[in-house]
Amino acid sequence: MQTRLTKKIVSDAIKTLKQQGSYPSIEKIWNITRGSKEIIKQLKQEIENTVTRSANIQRNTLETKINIQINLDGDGKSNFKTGIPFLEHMLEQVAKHGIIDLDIQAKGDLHIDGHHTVEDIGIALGQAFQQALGDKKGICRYGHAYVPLDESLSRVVLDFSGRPGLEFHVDFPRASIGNFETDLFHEFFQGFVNHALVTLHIDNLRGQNSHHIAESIFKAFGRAIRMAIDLEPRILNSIPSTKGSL
Ligand SMILES: [Mn+2]
Repeated sequence: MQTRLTKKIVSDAIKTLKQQGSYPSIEKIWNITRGSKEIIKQLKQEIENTVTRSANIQRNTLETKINIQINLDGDGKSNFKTGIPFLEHMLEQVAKHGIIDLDIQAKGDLHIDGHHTVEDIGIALGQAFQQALGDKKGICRYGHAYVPLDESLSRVVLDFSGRPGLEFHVDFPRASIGNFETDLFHEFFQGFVNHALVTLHIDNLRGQNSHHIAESIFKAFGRAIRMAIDLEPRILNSIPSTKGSL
């Protein structure tokens, strides 16, 4: 009974704070609710997920076991253990330039090759975004970025449209970067798109060095995400679609 009452107080407090246009800290909610420590502790995850747009995804198959923690309102921290260093170098760009906290632990069948692990990380990351964004109320929805890296220039345009769609226009001069096969980038983004339900256009406009090409794409991807998931304070309670849902 007490739990239910506290839950209601907490949810009312979150609603009020959202209407004011600010996403409060747990401490602030604590002060408002004045609930008991134990009850608040139980609700902490729920509250955190509501106010900080975070998600925890576990995806286990016979080929891969993946655990992703994401906080879209983080500060760009990242932590990876995937067994694929070049992918980690790329995902670090997404966290840093998307200003999201990202923790990915993956155990895949790398004795075969990187294919399943890379694709499944894309899938799980897509699921994490889909879950963390929830009903997408208040988000800017569209994002785009041009990012250069020396001779390379890439453009990423995306829409959290609720529909999967990938346009991937990238030619890598090399088949591999280190031991990372460059055709896996397409698999990664296809997995992401299918599960984040986004429309994603990726174009490498020029470039000669495959490492630069990949890195400019992932940096632009991070920047475009940052723009799209940013909250517009004037529409915090509305879904940015004339259809009424995304
Ligand atoms: Mn680099």
